[in-house]
Amino acid sequence: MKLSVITTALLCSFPSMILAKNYQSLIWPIPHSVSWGEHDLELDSSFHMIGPSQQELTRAMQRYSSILVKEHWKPVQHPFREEASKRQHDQTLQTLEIHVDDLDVPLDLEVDESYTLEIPLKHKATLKSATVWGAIRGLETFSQLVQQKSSRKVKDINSHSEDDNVEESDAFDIFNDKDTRKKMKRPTSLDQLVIPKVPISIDDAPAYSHRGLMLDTARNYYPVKDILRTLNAMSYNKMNVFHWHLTDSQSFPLKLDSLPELADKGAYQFQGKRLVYSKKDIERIVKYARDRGIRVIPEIDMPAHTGSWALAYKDITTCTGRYYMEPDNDWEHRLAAEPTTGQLNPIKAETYEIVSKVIKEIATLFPDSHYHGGGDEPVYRCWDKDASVTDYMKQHNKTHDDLLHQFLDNELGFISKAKKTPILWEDAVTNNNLPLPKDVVLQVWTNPAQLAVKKGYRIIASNYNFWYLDCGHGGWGGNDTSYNEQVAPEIPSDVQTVLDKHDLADNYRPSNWGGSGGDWCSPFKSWQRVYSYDPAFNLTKEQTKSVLGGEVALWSEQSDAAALDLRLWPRAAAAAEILWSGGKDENGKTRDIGDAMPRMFDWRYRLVHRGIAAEPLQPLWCGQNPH
Ligand code: CP6
Repeated sequence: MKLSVITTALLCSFPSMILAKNYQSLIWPIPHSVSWGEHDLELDSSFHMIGPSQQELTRAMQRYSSILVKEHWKPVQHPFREEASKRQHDQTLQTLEIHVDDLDVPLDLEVDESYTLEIPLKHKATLKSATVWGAIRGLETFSQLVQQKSSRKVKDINSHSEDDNVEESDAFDIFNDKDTRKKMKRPTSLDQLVIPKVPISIDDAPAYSHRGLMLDTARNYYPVKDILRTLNAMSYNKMNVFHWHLTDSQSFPLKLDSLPELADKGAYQFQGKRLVYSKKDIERIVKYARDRGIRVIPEIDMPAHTGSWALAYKDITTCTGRYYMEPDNDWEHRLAAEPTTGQLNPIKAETYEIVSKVIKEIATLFPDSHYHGGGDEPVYRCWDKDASVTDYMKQHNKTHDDLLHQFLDNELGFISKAKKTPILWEDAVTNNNLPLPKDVVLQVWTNPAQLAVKKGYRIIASNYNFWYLDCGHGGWGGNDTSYNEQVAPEIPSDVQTVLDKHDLADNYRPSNWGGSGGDWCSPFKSWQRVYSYDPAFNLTKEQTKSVLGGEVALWSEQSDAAALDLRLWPRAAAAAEILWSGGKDENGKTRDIGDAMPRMFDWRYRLVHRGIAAEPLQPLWCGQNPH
C-alpha cells in the first residue's frame, strides 16, 4: 500500500504548487507571444466564422466550426480548469473574422505561417494572417482556447449501456461513459462554451519552416484512414510536412502506372488483399494534407533498401538473399536481418531506366517542390556479391565510393529533371564524404548537425537518439552477444536443435527485425527526451539558418495501424512544440520540461478526446487536487 502511494507520487513528478506559476495557456505548441485578460467571454449560440472565399480556408472554417460544436473540452489540470477569470462578462462572442493578405500563396517550404489573433471583450474576434496557411494555424489556436463552462454539478459516471458492444468502442470515450457516448454520437451545440482570460492577444509564427513526421509504410502497411487520422493529429500540433517513406526492402506498396509490376510483385499480400496505395489513395491523402497546411514529401529509398524491387526486377538488384552476409560485423549483420535486403546495381543501364521512370511518375503524383531520394545505409559488401559490379570496378579502376557517387549523380539528375529540390539522408555526404551538390537538403540522423552544416548544406534534423519513435517495447536482439548474455534467456538445447535445423537462430531473439534495436530502444524514449532535442544544438546563430527544421520518424518494423497512435502521440507533439516554438524559450533558455509538463498532460487528454489514441503519461490523480 505504502509503496504504491510513493510510486504514484513519483510518477506525477510535479507538485501542484509549482503549477501556480504562469501557465496561463493550454495552447500546444506554445505561441510566440500571448497576453491575457481576466474575463470569461461566452460564445453566442449564433457564433460563426467569416472569411474570404478560398477552398482550403473555407474547408478549414467548416472543420474548426465542427470541432467547436463537438469538442466541449474541459481542461484536466486545475489551474486551467478553474477559470482564472474572476469576472463574467455580459457580452458574447458572435463572430470570428478572418483576414488574409494574399489568398494565392502556394503551400511550400518557407511559406509565411504567421498569424495574429485578437479576442477583445466584444462580440467580434479577429484572425489576421499573410497566407491561408497562417490562417489555418490561427484557427487551430482559436479552437484550443475554447472550452466548456465548468459546471458545479458533478455526477457519477454511468459506464453501463444496454448496447455496449466492442465494435462500437469509441476512441473519444476513454472512460466508457454513457454521457460521453451520447455526446459524440449527437453533436451538441455552441451553448456552454467559453473563452477564459479575455481580452487575448496572440502574435504567433513558427521557429522552423519544416516541421515533419516521417512514416514508413513498407515494413508494415497502414490503411489510408490511419494516415488521414495521423494528418489530423499533425495539424492539431501545427506540423506541416508528412514525409512518406513509401518503399523499402520488405515491400513496395506504391502502384505506379508506368511500372505496375513493382507493386504487383513487391507489395505485401495479406488475407487475399494486395496492400497497395493507388493513385486515388495518394490524391486523397495529398488533398487531405493540403487542406491542413501539410505538404506530402514522398521518399523512394535507393540504392539500398530496395530488396522488394527484385521481386519484379531481379536483374537490377544485388544481394537480395535472406542471409547473404557473414555475420562478422554487427552493423552489417543488422541489415542482413532484414529479409531480402537489396541494393540497386549501379552499373546497369536498366537500373537507371527503371529509376528514372519511378521518379518521373512520383514527381507528378506528389505536387510538392521537394522529393526525398533516400540514399541511407549503402552496404558496399552488397555490391561485392555481384560479379558484374566487381568486374566493372576492376576494369574501370573504380572504388565503392565512386559507384555510390555515380548512382546518386544519376538519381539527382532525374530529380532535378522533374523540377524538384532533392532531399537525401545524410550518409553519402557525412559518412562517405561525397561532394554532392549543395542544393541537396540533408536529413541528419546519426551525425551531429554541425557536420553537414559546416560542409555547406541545409539540413532537416532527425537525430535517431531523440526523434526516432519506432522502438517497440520488445527491443532488438541482433547479433550483439554482450546484449544476449545480459538480457536474453539461455536457449534450451532442444530448442537450439530446432532453430539450427531451420536456420532460425536469429529469429529466436526478441524482435530481431530492427530498424531499431538494442541500445536505441533502451531506455524507451520518453516525451521528455523527445522534448529535450533542439535542432539548433551546438550551432551558431549563423549556422542555425541552415536548419530548415526537423522530423520525427516512425520506422515500422514493430508498428502498424494498431500501434500507430500510441507510438506517435503524444511524443511527436513534444517535437512539434520544439519545431513551432523553438528549442529556446523567450529568455533564450533551453525550453524547460517541467514548464511543459502540465500543458503536455492536458494536451494528451485533448488529443484522445479528438480521436487520437495518444499514450497515457500519468495517473489522473496528478491533475485532481484540489476540488
Ligand atoms: N530503414 C531505413 C531503417 C532505418 C534507416 N533507413 C533505421 C536505422 C537505424 C535506426 C532506425 C531506423 N529502419 N530505410 C535509417 C535512415 Cl536506429
